[in-house]
Amino acid sequence: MKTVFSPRHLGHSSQLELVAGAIVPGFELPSRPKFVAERIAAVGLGPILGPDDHDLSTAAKIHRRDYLDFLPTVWDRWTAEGRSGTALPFTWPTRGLRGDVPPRFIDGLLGYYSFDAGAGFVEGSWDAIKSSHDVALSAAAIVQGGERAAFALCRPPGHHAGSAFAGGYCYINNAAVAAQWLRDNGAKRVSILDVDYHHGNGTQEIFYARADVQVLNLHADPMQEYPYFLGHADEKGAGDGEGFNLNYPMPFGTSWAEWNASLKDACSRLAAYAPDVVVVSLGVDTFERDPISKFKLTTEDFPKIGARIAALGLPTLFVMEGGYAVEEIGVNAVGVLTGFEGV
Ligand code: SP5
Ligand code: ZN
Repeated sequence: MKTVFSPRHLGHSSQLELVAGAIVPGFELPSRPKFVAERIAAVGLGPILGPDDHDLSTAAKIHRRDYLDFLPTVWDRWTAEGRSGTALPFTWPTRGLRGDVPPRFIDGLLGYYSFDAGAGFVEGSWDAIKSSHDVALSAAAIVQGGERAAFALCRPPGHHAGSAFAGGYCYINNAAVAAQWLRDNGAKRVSILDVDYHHGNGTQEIFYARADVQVLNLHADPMQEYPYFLGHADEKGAGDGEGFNLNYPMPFGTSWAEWNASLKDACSRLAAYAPDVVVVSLGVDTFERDPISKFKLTTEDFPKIGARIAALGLPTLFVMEGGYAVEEIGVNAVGVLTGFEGV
């Protein structure tokens, strides 16, 4: 399987986040994909290719234009105020406030275009975000060109980013852009299977009213875990999208047997939808030693995920999302891919 990857993610570094009452170094570290790339080489998964440059026309079909226009301007607006460090919001338009009027000042804009203080910007962030988007589209083109599967080694990740907001280390929703591009390039139906520990709230929001992209999410119950405000089992889609969004919330402490039962059910619902292509939002923060998560999957479990996805017999694009046990991300993420190739 071919991997697409860009070193341009490296400029997105030293960003801080707000968690548990403190501003701390971000968990989403630049070293993450290095461990994945090293493992790809070690097991001989296949070549690692650089991305082609893609314009934002597909992204503009799933993200709001004003949001896409704002992202490249953040760092300049921040430094224009004499600031350095990490550009982070601290005020958000919740219930009872105006969510329809973007303010002019950078602090207000950051809050308007985000849902948490977990997606900060540093000088190299926009270039990294754009490169991650290019990685996803380049890998999508490999699958569209006839290969059984491809791996988009994206950083930063994307599944928390919605149509007009960043959050949870995510800015552009790479998997959603790839799914839209596949729709625009021959696929009649696309399924997005999100196996990251956290609910892919952005992906759900983007496709919630659409029948042409099925979204299936396996994740920690939002009653207990971030992102808290989306991902319940009763969220099934709206309008034309009714029935095409499926959530599998699971409690803290979930291990393979229960998690696999959800995956099995999701795969049968996916097979019934009969998509032309599957996009897997591949987070490996379900791992038992992940520093921010509370599921109990082991390294031995990840190849079994890949094998079950392969058994669907569909063209498959894997898109990297979360996973913060940095040294084990490689063996776990690549374990999914080798498990896929073994079938
Ligand atoms: C893509 C992705 O996986 N994003 C995850 C964003 C999670 N943000 C919330 C982090 C909360 C961390 N709580 C940590 C306690 C560590 N002792
Ligand atoms: Zn996650």
